[in-house]
Amino acid sequence: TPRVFSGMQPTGSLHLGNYLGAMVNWIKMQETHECIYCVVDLHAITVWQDPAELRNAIRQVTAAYIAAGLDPKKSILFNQSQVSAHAELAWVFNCVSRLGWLNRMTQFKEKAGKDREQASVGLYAYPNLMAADILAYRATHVPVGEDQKQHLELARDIAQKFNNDFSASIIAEGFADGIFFPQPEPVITGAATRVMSLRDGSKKMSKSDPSDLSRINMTDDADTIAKKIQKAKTDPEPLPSEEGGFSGRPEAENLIGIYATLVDKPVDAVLAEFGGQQFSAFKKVLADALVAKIEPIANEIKRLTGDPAEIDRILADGSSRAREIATPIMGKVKDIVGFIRS
Ligand code: AQP
Repeated sequence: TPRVFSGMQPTGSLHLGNYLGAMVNWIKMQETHECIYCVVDLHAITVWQDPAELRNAIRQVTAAYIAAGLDPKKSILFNQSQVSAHAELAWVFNCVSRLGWLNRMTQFKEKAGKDREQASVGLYAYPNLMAADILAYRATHVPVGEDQKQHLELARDIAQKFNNDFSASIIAEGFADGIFFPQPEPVITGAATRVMSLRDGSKKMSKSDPSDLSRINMTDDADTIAKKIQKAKTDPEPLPSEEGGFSGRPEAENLIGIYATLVDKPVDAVLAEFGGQQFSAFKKVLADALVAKIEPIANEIKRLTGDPAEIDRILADGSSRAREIATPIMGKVKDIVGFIRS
């Protein structure tokens, strides 16, 4: 049966890239699938996090999930560290995954920077933990942004290698086809699977960009959003009339993609409307659409974070439901690997 898993790191407040790249699909999928959405606090500590700020960010991201439209009754919302199967399965996968595979991961190279000797072992092994997050639930679909594609491919390789390495044991445990883990499918759809920085169309919008003008936060107010869009980098040409006209114009492509996803229209329909016009007119329409979408979410985040005990209660409930699914799967993994359960 299909099952959806995805997560975000509590490393700051969420931005438009997280929302349009992944969460819009999360919200849609909860109507049609069994969905598990995680606040991945174990991933967050792969780079240093101040404990008080981390606690705050976990609640902030949970509030953003709910404010954006995830329903804790329909979907399971929880924080990763509360379900021990993630860490346990990650260890098994550390022993299945290969150094050569991790060496190819581009995100590690970007995040570790020049002084790679000083990066944490956790940052390097991050993709193995991500595979464990998904496969601890034997999830089949993973809605993410474009930047996670390579990690998803690694998760598929890990699932396949586990099934191969342990095939006899898997069959002996009653899985006649020798398949214990499914190959999880990335779900990367829409016109904003890679939202770029508002200051530089060649860099992705990111929480860790030092310039706040580079991103729209899900907590920004109307004036801030309007100012950021007004200051967003563009080029001097009018907007193109067709998608082919984006060549060499990443900023134009980015703003149009954001708008198309916001109003749920295909890019060519948006270009049919705005092609040939100046950026200034389009930017006003874009800012209004952003404010209409984000302002109610920002207000709801503020309201929800005013009651941290309620957020903690929602996380506790989600964690216990997540544990009910993951614990028996982890038990089977232990049997398959050859551990004795006492
Ligand atoms: N710019 C983006 N466009 C589309 N999707 C994006 N995602 C992130 N940035 C963009 C998607 O959001 C989900 C959660 O991301 P994450 O918080 O787990 O980690 P990240 O990719 O490291 O996010 P940031 O904002 O870029 O954080 P920093 O600056 O700390 O590196 C994922 O599905 C991701 O694809």
